[in-house]
Amino acid sequence: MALPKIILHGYWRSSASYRVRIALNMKGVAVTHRSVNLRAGDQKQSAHLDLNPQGYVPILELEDGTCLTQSLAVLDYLDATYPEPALMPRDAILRSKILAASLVIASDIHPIQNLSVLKYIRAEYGQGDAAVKEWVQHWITRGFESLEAMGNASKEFFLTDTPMFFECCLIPQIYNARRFGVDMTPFPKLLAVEARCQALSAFENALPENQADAPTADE
Ligand SMILES: N[C@@H](CCC(=O)N[C@@H](CS)C(=O)NCC(=O)O)C(=O)O
Repeated sequence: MALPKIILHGYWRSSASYRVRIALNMKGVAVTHRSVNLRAGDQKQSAHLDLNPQGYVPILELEDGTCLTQSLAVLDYLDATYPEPALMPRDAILRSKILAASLVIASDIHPIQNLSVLKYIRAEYGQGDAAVKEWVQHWITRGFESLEAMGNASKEFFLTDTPMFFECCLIPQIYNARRFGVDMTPFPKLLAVEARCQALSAFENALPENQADAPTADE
């Protein structure tokens, strides 16, 4: 069987790639997954930089070779191109609130815990594992405190009764939080949204450990 012509250049543990995997699964869009090994530095190779001069994943490469970057812009493209199920509501105020919550993650939390930022802190400021871990925990916790207050307690998911754009961002960020040992007990609303999302196959199939490039138990 021929492989799908749309290619997602990503990495199993990249949370920005994870956002796009969830959205693709929700929309039922089949893609070929091409792994960019961030630990090995594949993102710095010229072949990758030709596709994304920022040297990041994800990249969604369309059938005609057009490369879309920045996960939130890719989610926006997917929602415009494959309207069902919608990732954004029509209501302009709700839409703005969903985008604001998504940006708490994508603009305020995630960039300061990115691999290249953590490497820089280690190399330029001589910080070790404990300090780096504390840094990441601090900024995730600060961001989650805001988000916990921004959710709507009467809704099944964060601000809506179906998972949308924000949930594509939240679930990968919670995955990262656990990876860095963040205490999640102060965030019951976020945990309830997570539990509802994880019951859905679109989210389960996007889990890092369910990706072909995830290391096996003995690696
Ligand atoms: N704002 C970008 C962030 C992309 C990003 O930070 N990707 C990370 C993986 S989650 C990456 O490629 N890191 C490689 C590096 O830091 O060298 C997006 O949302 O797509």
